[in-house]
Amino acid sequence: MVEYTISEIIVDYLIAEGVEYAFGVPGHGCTAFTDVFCDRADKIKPIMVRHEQGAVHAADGYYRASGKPAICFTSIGPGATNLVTGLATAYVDSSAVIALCGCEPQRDVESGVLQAIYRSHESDFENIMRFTNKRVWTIHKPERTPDIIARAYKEAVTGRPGPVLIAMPFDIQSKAIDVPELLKPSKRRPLGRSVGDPELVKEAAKLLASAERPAILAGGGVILSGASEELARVAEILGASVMATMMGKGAIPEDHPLFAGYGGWSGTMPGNEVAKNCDVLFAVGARFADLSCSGYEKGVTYNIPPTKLIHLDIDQLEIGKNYPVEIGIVGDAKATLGLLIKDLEAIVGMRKYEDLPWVKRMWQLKKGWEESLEKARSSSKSPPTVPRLLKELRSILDRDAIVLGEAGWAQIFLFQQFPVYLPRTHLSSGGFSTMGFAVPASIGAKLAQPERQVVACPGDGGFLMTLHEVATAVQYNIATVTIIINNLGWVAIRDLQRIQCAKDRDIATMFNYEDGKPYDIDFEAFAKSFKAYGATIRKPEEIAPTLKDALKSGVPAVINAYVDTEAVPPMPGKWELPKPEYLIRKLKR
Ligand SMILES: Cc1ncc(C[n+]2csc(CCOP(=O)(O)OP(=O)(O)O)c2C)c(N)n1
Ligand SMILES: [Mg+2]
Repeated sequence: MVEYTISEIIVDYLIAEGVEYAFGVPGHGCTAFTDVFCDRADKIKPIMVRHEQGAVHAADGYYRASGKPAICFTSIGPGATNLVTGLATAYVDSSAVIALCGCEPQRDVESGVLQAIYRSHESDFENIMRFTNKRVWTIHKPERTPDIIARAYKEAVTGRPGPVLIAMPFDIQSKAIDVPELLKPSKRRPLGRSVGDPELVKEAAKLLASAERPAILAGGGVILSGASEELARVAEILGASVMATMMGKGAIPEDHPLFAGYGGWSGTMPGNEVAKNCDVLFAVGARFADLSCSGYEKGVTYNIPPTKLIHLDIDQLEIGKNYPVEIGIVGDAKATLGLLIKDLEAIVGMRKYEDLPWVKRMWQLKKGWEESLEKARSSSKSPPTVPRLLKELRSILDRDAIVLGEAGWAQIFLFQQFPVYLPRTHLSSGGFSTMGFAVPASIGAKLAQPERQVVACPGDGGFLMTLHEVATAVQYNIATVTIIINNLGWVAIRDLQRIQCAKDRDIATMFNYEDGKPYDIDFEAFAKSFKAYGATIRKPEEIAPTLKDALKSGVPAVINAYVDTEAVPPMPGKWELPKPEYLIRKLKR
C-alpha cells in the first residue's frame, strides 16, 4: 500500500494516459491540486492562461490538433463557472477535454463559504455544469478517486468524444489515501474500435453500388476516427462526390478530384448541387446541423427522400434525428468503412470515375464556382477583401499548416474559400459557434504540433473576447500567428440584421462612437504592448510580406488586417431567421 493524495492520484493517472499539458488559473480552491505539478515538472506542464475560458479552448485546440486530451483546471466559484462556454463548445463539437476544478469543502457544504453557490441545492455548481459535459463528477469520498478519474478519462475519449468535469472539494484534494497501486489505464477502458453490423454494411454496399449519383458527406466524426484514407477509398471505388461539413473540413484533401465542396447556407454551389441531386447519400460522422442543411428546407441543400440516406455514426442519437434513414449503422467510421471497402470491392471492383457523367458534371460546377470567386480573390481594393487575404495566406502557408476560425464572417470565408488538405488542420468552433475560440485554441494547437505553422483568424469582435491570451502565448513563447480580420464591428450580425429585418435596420453591431465615427483600435500597438510581434495590413500588397515576416519572426504574432467592411461571402444555400411581425405587416401595406 502506498499513500497518495487525491490530487496526486488524479494527475498521475492522467500522466499514465499520456497527458502532457494542464491549462488553467489557480486559486485558493485548488492549491493542493496545483501543488502536485511541483514534483512532476518532467512529465506534465502547467500553462497559466489569463481566463478559464481560454484554458478550455486551449485544451480543446490541443485535442483537435492531436487527438490527445489535455487538462484544464480552475479554482472554485467564478473560475470554475468561467469554464461553461468553453466546455459547451467542446461538447457540441465532440472534443475530449479533462476539466478539473475546485469546489466547496465537504466539511462546509451549504454553509455558504467563499465563492460557493448553495441556496437552492447543496452544489448548484454541478447543476450549472451538467449539460455542458458528457459527464460531471464531484468527489464526495476520497476512496472513490481512482475509480472516478478512470471513468472520467474513459468517458472523454471513448465512443463520441467530449469534455468531462471533476469537481474536487478543496479539503478532499489534500487528503491522502492508501491505494494498492495506481491503476493501469489499459485495464480501465476499452481499446480498439467498434465495427458496424456487417449485415447492414453489406446492405449499404449494395445500395451504394446501385446508385447512379452517389455522394458522401464527411462530418467531424471522420476526422475524430482517423478515417480519411478509408473515406477517400470508398469514394474512389464508387466514383462518389464527396462533401464535407464545417467540422469535417480536411477529412478529404480539397484538391482530391472527387471533392465537391460544402452543403448548406454558407457552403458552396457545387456542394449544394451535389447534395440536392444525389440519389444515394452516405453520411459519415455528421449530425446534419441546420446551417449545413439550409434550415432543412427540402430541395435547397438536401432532398431526403427521394434521396436515400445511409448514415454511419458512432452515436445512435444522430441517426434518424433530422432525416429518415434507409440504412442506419452505429459504429466507428474507420473500422466500419474498412469493412465496407471489402464489400464494395467484391461488388463494384473499381470504377473509372473520370468517365462518369455524375463526376464530370460536378467538375463543371466546381469550375464555375471557382471562377465566380476569382473577382473577390484577385481584387486590388484597399482595405483588401477577405478572399484576397485568404488566397495569399494559402499560398504562403505549408500544406500541413493549421488554421483556426470562430463565429463571424471570417469563419465562413475560411470554411468556404480556404482549401485545406489534411485532417486536423482546420479547427473551428463549428457547432457552438463560439467567438473567442481561435486565439486560445491556437495556443493548444501549437503545443500539440510545434513544428507546424498555426494561424488563428478571428474577427475583430471575436479577438476582443479572448485577446488576453496573447499574454499566455508570449509568456511561453508559443509562436502562433493571429490575423485579426478587422472590419470594425460584428459585421456578420449587422448583415443578418439587414437581411432578416431591413436594409436600414442594423443596430448595435458596428464599433462606432456616438457621432457615428468608427472606434478603431490599434491592435498593432496592443500586440507590441503585450510584447508580441505586431503589424498592420491596409493594402493588398502588404498582405504577403507582412504574413511572411510574422511567420518568420518565431514569436507570437498579431496582425491587424483591415478588410472590406461591405463584402459578404456568397450564400448558395438558405438560412432564414424569423422576421418581426410588425415588419412583415409593414411590407404588406
Ligand atoms: C460568444 C458569442 N457571442 C455572440 C455571438 C453571436 N455572434 C455571432 S457572429 C458575431 C459577430 C462576430 O464579429 P467578428 O468577430 O468581428 O466577425 P465579423 O462577422 O465582423 O467578421 C456575433 C456577435 C457568438 N457567436 N458568440
Ligand atoms: Mg468584425
